[in-house]
Amino acid sequence: MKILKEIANNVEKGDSATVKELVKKALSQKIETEEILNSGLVKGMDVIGVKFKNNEVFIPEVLIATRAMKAGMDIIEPYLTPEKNRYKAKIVMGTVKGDLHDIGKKIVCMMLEREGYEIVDIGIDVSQKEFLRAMKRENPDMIGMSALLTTTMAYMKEIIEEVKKASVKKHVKIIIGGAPITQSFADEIKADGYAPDGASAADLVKNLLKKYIYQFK
Ligand code: B1M
Repeated sequence: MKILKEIANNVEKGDSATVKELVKKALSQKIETEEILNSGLVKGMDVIGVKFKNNEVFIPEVLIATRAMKAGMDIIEPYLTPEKNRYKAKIVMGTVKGDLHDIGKKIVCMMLEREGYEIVDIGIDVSQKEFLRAMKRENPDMIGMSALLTTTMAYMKEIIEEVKKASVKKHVKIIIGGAPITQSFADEIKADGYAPDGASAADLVKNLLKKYIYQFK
């Protein structure tokens, strides 16, 4: 679709104002929010990602594209109305220590909120202590961790060990994701689940809730 291509091109160019206008226009044309997100906004970030990797663009361009992507996400967010969900749950979400990437995590949060779950986003660069503090404060059913760097993904293992030690009475499940994460890595560090994207994260949460959480309530 032409308009989605234009959204992607303008994310890549970092033109926030045009991205906002195009997203509004796409919504008025009744294009599905998920399509605008995945085939428009995320597509543009993917192109920037490849160029960044090949040293064709540098951090300033990536930051400008990030800003444009977020401007588009802000327009979409109110349209992702929560669907009725009988598996109500609270999920604490954060990007692990040393890692500042938050676009993917925000998308996952948006998709889960849309399913009716209560999300507590504790931000980026989150240490093991902060995850534990949030777990005690919020009493969630699940913890979600995101990592985009091969250097920060290893830290997830430490957090999982501490969360498991601390969640004796309540079975807090841990899900992980992010570009370098795989199912085999999730198995290796004993995460309860891995999802490659926002839509699969919503399925994963639902399945884990059915399988584990509701039998403990
Ligand atoms: Co960064 N960066 N970056 N960067 N950056 C990557 C990740 C990189 C792959 C680029 C590359 O190709 N070289 C590379 C990592 C290489 C590696 O570790 N192997 C990299 C690097 C090296 C760096 C720096 C070290 C660069 C430097 O300073 N020299 C630096 C590190 C900073 C830090 O974190 N300490 C850095 C900085 C930055 C910016 C600040 C400029 C910016 C981040 C801005 C922000 O997020 N606010 C940035 C960006 C934007 C990227 C790329 C280009 C795009 C990431 C993104 O937003 N993708 C990225 C290249 C790439 O990934 N191809 C790159 C779009 C997003 C929708 O996808 O985040 O994968 P993603 O999220 C998906 C899934 O992964 C999944 O669902 C999401 C939605 O579909 N998912 C989950 C994510 N979390 C989940 C959690 C779940 C489930 C699913 O459950 C809990």
